[in-house]
Amino acid sequence: MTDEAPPRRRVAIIGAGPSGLAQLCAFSSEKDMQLVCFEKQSNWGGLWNYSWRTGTDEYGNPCSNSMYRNLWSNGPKEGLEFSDYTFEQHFGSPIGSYPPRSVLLDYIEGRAKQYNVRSHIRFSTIVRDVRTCSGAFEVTSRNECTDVESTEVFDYVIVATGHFSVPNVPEFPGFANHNSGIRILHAHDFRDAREFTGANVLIVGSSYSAEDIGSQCWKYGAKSIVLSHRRSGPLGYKWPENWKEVPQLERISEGKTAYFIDGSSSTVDAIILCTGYKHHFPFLSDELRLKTTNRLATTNLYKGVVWNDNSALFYLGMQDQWYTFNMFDAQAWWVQGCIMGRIQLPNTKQDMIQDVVDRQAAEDAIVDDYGAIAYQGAYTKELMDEITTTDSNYPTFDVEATNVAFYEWKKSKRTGFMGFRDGGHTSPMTGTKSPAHHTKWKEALDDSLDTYLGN
Ligand code: FAD
Ligand code: NA7
Repeated sequence: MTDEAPPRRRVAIIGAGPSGLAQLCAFSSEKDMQLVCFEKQSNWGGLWNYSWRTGTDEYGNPCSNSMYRNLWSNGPKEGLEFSDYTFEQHFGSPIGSYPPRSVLLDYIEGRAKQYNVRSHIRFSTIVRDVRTCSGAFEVTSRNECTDVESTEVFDYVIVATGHFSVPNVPEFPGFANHNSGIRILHAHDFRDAREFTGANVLIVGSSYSAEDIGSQCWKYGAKSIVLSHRRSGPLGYKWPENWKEVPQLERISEGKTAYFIDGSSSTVDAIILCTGYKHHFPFLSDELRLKTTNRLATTNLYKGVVWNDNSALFYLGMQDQWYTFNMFDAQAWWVQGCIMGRIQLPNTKQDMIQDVVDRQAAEDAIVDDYGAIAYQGAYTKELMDEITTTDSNYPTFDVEATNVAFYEWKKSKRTGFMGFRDGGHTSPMTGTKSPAHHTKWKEALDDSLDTYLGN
């Protein structure tokens, strides 16, 4: 017999964005776990940590960041607020419902500082390979500052690398051989709408990136916006006069002319492909790698987080997202409960597979966006209910009140797209209704943290 303490179990968390930070916070009181969070960027915050770079980063790795300079939250902040760290607590007084990127990053950082998790993060360190080895994982990473690669063994791996970093880039006839000077880029490489001031901009796609990058360009003085939709039909919002919606792009030819499948055409100076992203994890070996489309019930993940083929591997935030930060939190605390043995997995793998089948069937039965919001709210609540039966410290919150903020947001977009960010919603955490921001969104060209907060 020896009185030596058993070796601490090692957990690798890949990514220090909102999901990875949630995981670090969830583990912060578990002293018998050794946590290592690998982050390829030099700071935390994930996509919210804006970078001007496109293509490759300073070390030759693909840039993860898809965030652009003047993004304001595309959903209400009341839909993502942390229950144990409210906006009012962070900023000292209520702020508007759709803060700019820098304001949200400040909030994310404030929460992470409260949990004092920074020391667990190895910055500028990219994970290059993860594979199984004798019942554990070998994780190979490279410190980009020292250019030294190392391989370490971990008991658990949590993938929190996000899935909006690797662009889905379709090609249309004429792209390869046109010589008209049309600028063609994917949303992933869009950084500053001022580049398109005075331009006729064609947006391909009709989801969040399309409507938001289109409105960014409009706000900063694009001459016209043409938004081309595919399967989901026109968005149908009340757009400004110089904005129209057209069907799928067919080809470009004859100088700067874009042709659409209904035979119509437009003159365009720039084409921004807002055609979504790929779940792409080149650092994971085949048997560990998630392959899924962008949907609410992700393939092969029990409860949306446990890899069905190896229950020591977890993924956070891999769903299509209405709920974001608060859902990542619920996932992270659930994963922590699972690793600590408080939350039990089903007895058989078949039960875990059935969980995914049932979730996907329920998702397929959703008829509209309101149903999708309710679905993801119910999923988040399901996780929180399981956490709170074993951990009374979990900072739970009122999902119904959060859904209400999302429903109001959906309705307000219908009354005029360029004005929805001027409205305010009620915090599910504090009950405070957000005040209108001091400047209307379309007039607020300077959205730095100081200007936004009126400092
Ligand atoms: P990310 O934020 O992507 O963070 C992942 C981290 O992992 C990054 O820091 C990355 O550097 C790191 N990483 C990746 N690969 C490796 C590796 N191999 N080794 C080490 N580190 C690695 N959500 C909202 O709630 N509101 C919004 O307004 C909103 N706007 C958005 C706008 C854009 C343009 C995009 C793309 C997404 C937006 N989202 C928004 C959704 C966004 O997914 C979430 O807000 C959130 O950033 C997801 O957090 P995450 O930690 O899962 O992923
Ligand atoms: P999404 O939500 O995955 O949407 C992708 C869009 O791209 C969607 O409208 C698709 O149309 C369209 N798409 C995809 N492939 C094509 C091709 N080949 N041709 C035409 N249109 C295509 O991605 P987003 O970037 O908008 O949003 C991702 C996140 O970024 C989100 O969380 C936001 O907060 C910001 P479809 O409907 O499939 O016909």
